[in-house]
Amino acid sequence: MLPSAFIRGATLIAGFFLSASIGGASLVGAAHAQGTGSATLDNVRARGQLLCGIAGNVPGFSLADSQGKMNGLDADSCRIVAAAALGDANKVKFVVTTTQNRFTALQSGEVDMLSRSTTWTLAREGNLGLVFAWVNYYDGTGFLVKKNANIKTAKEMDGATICIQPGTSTELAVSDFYRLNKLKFTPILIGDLAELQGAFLSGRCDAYSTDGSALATFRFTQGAKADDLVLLPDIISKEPLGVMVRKGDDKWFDLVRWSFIASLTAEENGVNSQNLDTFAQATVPDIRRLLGQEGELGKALGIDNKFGYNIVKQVGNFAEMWDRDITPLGVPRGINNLWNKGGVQYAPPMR
Ligand SMILES: N[C@@H](CCC(=O)N[C@@H](CS)C(=O)NCC(=O)O)C(=O)O
Repeated sequence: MLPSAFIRGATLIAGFFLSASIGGASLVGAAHAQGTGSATLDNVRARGQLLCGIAGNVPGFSLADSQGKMNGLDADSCRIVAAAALGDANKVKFVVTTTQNRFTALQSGEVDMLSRSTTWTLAREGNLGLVFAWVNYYDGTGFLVKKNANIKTAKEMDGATICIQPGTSTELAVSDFYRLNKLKFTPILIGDLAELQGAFLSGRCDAYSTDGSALATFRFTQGAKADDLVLLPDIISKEPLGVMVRKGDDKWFDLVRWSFIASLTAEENGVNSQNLDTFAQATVPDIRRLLGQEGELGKALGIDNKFGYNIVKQVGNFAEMWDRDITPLGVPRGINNLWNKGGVQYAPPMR
């Protein structure tokens, strides 16, 4: 085990017990008889705001613009949940979390959900008292190198130094890859993202490794210098990036999960924020249920029956989020497309 992985494990275990004894008790206590059946939803309602853990510094995922508006797919993932829970996508407080403190932020109740390029793994669900509600981006670990190093594939990098953020699944994926291929590497572990990227650019490491999406967006932000950087063709792991909630509040889990499914159902049915109101008298049963024109799907989740309408009206369907947040970075939809367009995003029936 890498030393940093050990430290990370110790921190997370400590965090879990802390949340079980402090945050956990207070959260359970907040669920009163007249509540929604979800302690987290009751708290969100009482506060009038969703507390959503994001990274805050990753273009395309979560980054504030000059007006202070948080943009990106992870930020929009928070907004659809606020639209569902509160009827207002703007009622989100974005809480910046790091790769190392993200799980304790959720365990302790500092945030109601985590939407932060976090890979769904067994250990994260099995050990931390947390659960993934949906995957908003199917990704994989990649490598970025300098063009002048003339490296064509990851297997050529025997003995390389690789810049990685500690506390990430990247650390584990790179370690597996080198072990499997009987090659050596030296990890350069730097927690602060800007510092890590600076270390790579200044030549302290031969490669920078993280989720392919983040490498593509980092390269994109280099402007004219992007051509000096090469994304290697190797994708060495599966990194399904998802949103997490605490275990033990199943109704909140349902609400978060079905908010995503609503945004996908809208895309599947060609319903978007622009044409939504032309469906006021919808005839397609799936659309009628999505928009709350029939059925009691909102009631089943403890929220407004128009939650699907609110999500699409205020944030858009999943394709609109993708086009707004990811497309400008030049990343194709690929495997993240709908199942009937060659991807793996598949919405279970809203009925
Ligand atoms: N998906 C991996 C990696 C997550 C990760 O570290 N993502 C980077 C991508 S740039 C990030 O969010 N960095 C921002 C920061 O740490 O401030 C995991 O769950 O461990």
